[in-house]
This record gives sequence, structure tokens and C-alpha cells, in this order.
Amino acid sequence: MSATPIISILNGPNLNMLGTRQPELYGRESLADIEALCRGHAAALGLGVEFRQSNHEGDLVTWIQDCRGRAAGIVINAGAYTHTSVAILDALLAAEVPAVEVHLSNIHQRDSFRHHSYVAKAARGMICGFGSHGYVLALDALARLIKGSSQT
Ligand code: CA2
Repeated sequence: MSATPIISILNGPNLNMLGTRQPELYGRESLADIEALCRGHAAALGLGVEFRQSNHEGDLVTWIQDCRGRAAGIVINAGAYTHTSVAILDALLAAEVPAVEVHLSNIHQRDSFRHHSYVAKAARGMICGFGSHGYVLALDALARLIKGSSQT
């Protein structure tokens, strides 16, 4: 039997504050609620999950590097670093692991500085505007990609 593929779910700055403020934008769930949602859905798909959050860009870069040759996929909500971080883009390009970008809010309906994503250049696709369900959709997308790539 082959090992369970691991999906690394990475969350950027301020996402540890979910559930405390701005529910109209980000919903009422905490990040711990989203982690539980992801763990349950990943298990149903036969995937394992690592779930992490940091307010520091370098942590996210290191965790992405650590995925190379080890993780089967990355789900990333880089928070505000989405719109600023060439370092995260470079790490995703170097990792050579399929990544799906997620945002809770619809970034295209918000401030114009949120319309551009550096992460998008390295991601297989982006899901935004569906709240926590976006993480579930991202896991579904990765499960399909992983199954497709393991078929002979
Ligand atoms: O919609 C998303 O998921 C974002 O990645 C969230 C980021 C924002 O900078 C991106 O443009 C879009 C911000 C997350 C902040 O989350 C908070 C939640 C509650 C209270 C304060 C901040």
C-alpha cells in the first residue's frame, strides 16, 4: 500500500485573527474551525494534512521550500503577502509542487491593490470568494490532480 499523500495548507498574516473581526468579509469561523474542516475533508479524500499559519514571510518561504519532494500539494492563502511577496512566488516556483491559491473573500471585488496576486503566477488555480469552503474546493482540485498524475 502506498503512503498517504500529504497536502500542506499554508496561511499567512492575520489569518490567526479569523472569527474575531470583519465577519462580513471573512466569515465567523476561526482558523481552528477551518483546520478541522480541512482535516475531515482531506481524510475523506485519502489525503493527509499539515496545517500552518504564520505572520512572518520567511516562515512561509521556509515551509514552501520544505514541501519540495515531500508534499503532494500545497493550498496557500498567503493573506496580504499575496499582493506583495516575490519571495513567496519564487519559493512556490522552486518547490515544483502543485499549488492552489485560496482567498476567503473575493479579492477582485475589493481594493484595487488586492486585484494582483504574485502567488497566482505559480498556482495551478485560484479560488476566491467562497469563504472557508474555498479550502474544501482546493483540496478537491488537488486530489484530482494527484490522482491524474499517479495513473499509469
Ligand atoms: O480573502 C482572503 O483570504 C485574504 O487573503 C485575507 C487577507 C487579505 O489581506 C487578502 O487581501 C485576502 C487578510 C486576512 C486578515 O484576516 C483577518 C481576520 C479577522 C480580523 C482581522 C484580520
